[in-house]
Amino acid sequence: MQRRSLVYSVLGVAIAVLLIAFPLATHSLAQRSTSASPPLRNLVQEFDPVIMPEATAYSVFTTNPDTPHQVWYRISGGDALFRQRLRVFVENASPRPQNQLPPESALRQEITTNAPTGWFVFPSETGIFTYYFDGDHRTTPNSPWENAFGLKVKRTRFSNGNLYELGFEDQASLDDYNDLELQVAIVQPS
Ligand SMILES: [Ca+2]
Ligand SMILES: [Ca+2]
Repeated sequence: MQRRSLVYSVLGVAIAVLLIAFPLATHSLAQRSTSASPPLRNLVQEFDPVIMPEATAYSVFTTNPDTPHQVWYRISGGDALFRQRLRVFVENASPRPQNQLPPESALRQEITTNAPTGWFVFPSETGIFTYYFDGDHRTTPNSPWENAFGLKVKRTRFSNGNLYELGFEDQASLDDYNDLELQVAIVQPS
């Protein structure tokens, strides 16, 4: 009888430890919002926007696995008839083929509006990481979310990283690429 209650106590402690440790472990991969802006310095080059008519998501990844990097992002706005959704995924891996997303377990944030937000920032990481920004929309409040029809990307290079300005398109006619707009920064001193 005593042995059984000891087993139950040990089990209870083990479960309590798991309950505390698991959120801590997952939290280390989560983004947080901040009043600061990405510390990009010294503009090097502004590139012309690139139109990607078939793209439903955009991935940002490290090309230098030896130096710590940090990824920032925010919704900057959008001019759309339909409801917009942003989903952000992170994987400790090289980029997947265009338009392929990681599993739901790699989902780090979901926002179901294109109202502007402050900056979110992921913890600093070192190694091969890929951050996916997936733009969706739906035509009525109860219809299923649908993939964007395309994407416009404008990159600006700084001495310590890159800023990407993304605009998702929610019309098959590809009219303006401004329905869900994001800013994504990867800061990585070389
Ligand atoms: Ca549009
Ligand atoms: Ca629009």
